[in-house]
Amino acid sequence: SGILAGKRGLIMGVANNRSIAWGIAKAARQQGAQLAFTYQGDALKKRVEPLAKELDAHVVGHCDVTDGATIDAVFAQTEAALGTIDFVVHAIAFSDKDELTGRYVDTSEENFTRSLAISCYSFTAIAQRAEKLMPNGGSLLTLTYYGAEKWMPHYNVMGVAKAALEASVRYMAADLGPQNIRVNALSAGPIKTLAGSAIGDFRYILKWNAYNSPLRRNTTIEEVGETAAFLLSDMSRGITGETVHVDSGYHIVG
Ligand code: 0WD
Repeated sequence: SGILAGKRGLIMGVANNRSIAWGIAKAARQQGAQLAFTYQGDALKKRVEPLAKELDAHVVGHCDVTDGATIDAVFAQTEAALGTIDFVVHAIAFSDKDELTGRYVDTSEENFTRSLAISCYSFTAIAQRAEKLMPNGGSLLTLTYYGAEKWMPHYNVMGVAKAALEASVRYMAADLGPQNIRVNALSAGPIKTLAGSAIGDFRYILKWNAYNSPLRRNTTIEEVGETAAFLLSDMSRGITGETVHVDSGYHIVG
């Protein structure tokens, strides 16, 4: 039982038990979904396998989104494990840590290109594969941050990448809507994860958000997970092309 009973989906971007993707996986499983996980590289494989086991999830292999062949491979594995699917969660982003501090204007072309490829284009690349496994429609979900909408200290090239990601959500929502495939972004407040900790002065940003957001506290991966489960489910069947904020309300303040 649950709002995702009978639904099958792929979760991309679990690095450890602090990952936002893990919060989403837990909530999706609790709501009855059957899951498959990807991992990036052997180091993360060791972390992801026991987590997948906890949720009776399949592990469908290594995926580095800069290598399209690995995306093809995990979608083939997903089809073998689950058959057709109902949702995909994309919780993947990257920028060189050295450029998540100081000035945006100093971004190198190489890191700009790489950050946009991993943090934005990869969601489009994944949608291309997912579409083929969604004959009955489905829900595609990515993770974004308020730094896409407003200047935030140290977020720099990631803010530009997230702005592009949110725009790509709108374009893909229009492209895939006729097939009843919905495309949405969830804009999470700052959360202490591996990726989050790469951002300069992250502890200060966490405190600032906790003091100044309407709910006066930081966002948890469980809160993100439960809203994500709603967006992956038919409960949200009228919502597409949207960016939903799960940030203790901070976006109305800053
Ligand atoms: O405050 C935060 N933590 C927020 C994160 C606030 C709002 C949004 N987000 C976003 C991130 O930008 C990202 O899109 O949520 C998503 C998930 O991030 P996370 O849960 O904060 O971070 P983490 O647990 O580190 O997972 C991100 C994962 C990678 O982990 P590492 O730490 O190894 O970078 O993205 C994956 C990887 O597993 N990843 C890749 N996967 C495939 N191919 C690649 C790649 N090339 N690069 C990174």
